[in-house]
Amino acid sequence: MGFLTGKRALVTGVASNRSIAWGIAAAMAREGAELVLTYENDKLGGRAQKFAAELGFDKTVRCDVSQDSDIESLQTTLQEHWEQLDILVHSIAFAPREELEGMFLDSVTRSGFATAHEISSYSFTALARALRPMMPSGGSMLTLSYIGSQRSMPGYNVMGLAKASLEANVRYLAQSLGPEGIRVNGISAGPIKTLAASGIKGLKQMLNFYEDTAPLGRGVTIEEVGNTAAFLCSGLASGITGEITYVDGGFNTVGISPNVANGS
Ligand code: NAD
Ligand code: 0WE
Repeated sequence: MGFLTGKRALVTGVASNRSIAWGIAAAMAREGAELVLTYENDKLGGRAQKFAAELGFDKTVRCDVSQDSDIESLQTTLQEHWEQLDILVHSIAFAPREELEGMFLDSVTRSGFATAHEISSYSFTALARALRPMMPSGGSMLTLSYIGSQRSMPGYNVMGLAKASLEANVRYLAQSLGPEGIRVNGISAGPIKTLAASGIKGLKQMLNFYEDTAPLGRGVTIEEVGNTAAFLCSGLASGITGEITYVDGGFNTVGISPNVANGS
């Protein structure tokens, strides 16, 4: 029996078979969870349906987190489908592409700043507020972050600020929801070649630097992030909340890699 048997999970952010949310959905399904997938817009609806079917489920709901009406209708639709919810996975980020290159101060704008924070951080708060009533006997919420929240990274720019906000969001939501037995955590994943990472200038070089620097000597996979997500949202992690767990092959723990001293 899987460690999520009988749990009901809402997973946002599956856009392709490379999405981190897909790795999470697959791991949760494997461990026995029942899933509903949400998708951003009608263009992605067909794919979401296909991904749900691949895991043996058929319920998908449109939820563009920039629309309060979509978040409200997600709540109503889910209440009709399930009496209670155990797990919410937030795997959504967006900033205008033009702001993800060059120097932060040269590319940031008022509207790009607002969009990045709204879609990448506020949306977690909004989903938590909408779905809290469906977790009357406790539950678990999870989001995805990146080390650019803690350290400046070339090109990550306004997304770094939005991820810093998202990580603080995790701590404040954990404080708000702890008394109700709802745990809230984040995973800070190493870089993975997903849709959101494609077309990023210098991504290949950055992936190589990670592989050279991380103690494990390689990048991480959506399967590895998925397994950690399944753990954090299960009873195995019942004592963990407000935490950001790195799934990055140890990259964040390194000062100077031995490869530097070796000259390799
Ligand atoms: P992805 O492109 O597969 O997923 C991003 C998702 O965000 C898509 O499904 C997209 O539909 C959704 N989205 C964007 N705007 C939305 C909106 N208005 N409403 C609803 N959904 C919206 O890429 P991914 O890499 O799997 O990204 C998932 C999460 O993981 C993001 O939070 C990202 O910041 C984070 N992350 C990614 C990496 C990486 O290197 N790929 C590393 C660490 C963290
Ligand atoms: O969080 C992310 C990606 C977030 C993202 C990606 C895009 C591309 C398409 C947010 N908004 C958009 N908007 C678009 O129009 N990552 C951790 C992956 C990532 O993105 C980078 C990275 C890495 C790693 C951007 C610059 C530098 C490194």
